[in-house]
Amino acid sequence: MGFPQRVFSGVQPSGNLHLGNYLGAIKRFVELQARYDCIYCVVDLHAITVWQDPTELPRAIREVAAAFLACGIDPKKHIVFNQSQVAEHAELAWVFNCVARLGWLNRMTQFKEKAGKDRENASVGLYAYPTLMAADILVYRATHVPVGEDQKQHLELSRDIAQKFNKDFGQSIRDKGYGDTFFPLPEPLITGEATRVMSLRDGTKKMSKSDASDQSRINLTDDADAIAQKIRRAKTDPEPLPSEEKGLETRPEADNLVGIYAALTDTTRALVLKQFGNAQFSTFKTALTDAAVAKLGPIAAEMKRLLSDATAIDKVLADGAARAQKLAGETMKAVKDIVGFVHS
Ligand code: AQP
Repeated sequence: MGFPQRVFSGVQPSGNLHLGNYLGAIKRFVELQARYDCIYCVVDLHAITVWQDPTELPRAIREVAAAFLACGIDPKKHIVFNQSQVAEHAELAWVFNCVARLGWLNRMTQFKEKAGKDRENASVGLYAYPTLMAADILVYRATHVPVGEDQKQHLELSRDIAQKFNKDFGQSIRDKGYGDTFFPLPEPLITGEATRVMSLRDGTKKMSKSDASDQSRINLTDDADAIAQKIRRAKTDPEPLPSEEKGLETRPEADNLVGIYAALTDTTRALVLKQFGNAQFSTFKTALTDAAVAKLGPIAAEMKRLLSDATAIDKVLADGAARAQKLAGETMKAVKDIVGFVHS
């Protein structure tokens, strides 16, 4: 069965939004609006899988919403909301907890990385994170999911869950008149030059909100001076830039900075190296700073403006949640039919 094409993706309000979140996700959310119906979510239920200060969380939720809007997501044509306002996400996640297998979740590398050595002390929510993510996507029967490279494994798990649900309940799906398969197998959209932006301090580590060093990332709210200082201090090696992409293979920091520049200026690594091949890092870093400030400066200013009116942001989120809830409610009603729950 063909499913109508629909995009879903989310960002956690778990701290400082950074250049990786922008280039790997939000920038691409913006581009996809022209081709798809899109649903973009501030995934606050995901954020609380690790401790979030209740006095800080509302600000973090509004900050992600403000970033969506400031980057160019249109909340009237598409849907922007925060996850906890649509209870169907958690409801479907429970059904998926009963479809997914322990063995599948045990393979998830993000849980292993985030739980670290103190695994016994990690929340059950952190472990079950991928089943909630599958519910986020499938409660809208979304077909396409733009994410950074780090979310690829979770997306594969969402496909496995959709497939197992369709198979386990196949007879019921057909009997109740929902066609042959109920859930689409969502496709990851992981494209472009910055699907995995790395830390500015260590080219082998992902740029991340939770990195203790603020110097490791460029935050979306950093001003021009902070951006310039962080890029100036970014780790590099002593060689000039290569003139071909092959020359980046064993140079993670150079590869990262070239990839960031390519993504910021909407070009490719190959073209960047045509321009900057054999240049010293000092020259390239100046150009990179200019490109980052040109792109991020207006976003930071607009975020600041939007965040000065919390009521207006909350209204956008409430409006988006009401529209999302309609779609999610329809799916959940069908899921209850299919599973065999008695409902009104
Ligand atoms: N470094 C990155 N490069 C490219 N894309 C990235 N994303 C995150 N980091 C990078 C993408 O941004 C989207 C939203 O991410 P998230 O908020 O759900 O959380 P995350 O992936 O766990 O991001 P962080 O910043 O690393 O958070 P912490 O430090 O809390 O774990 C996703 O599409 C993600 O792929």
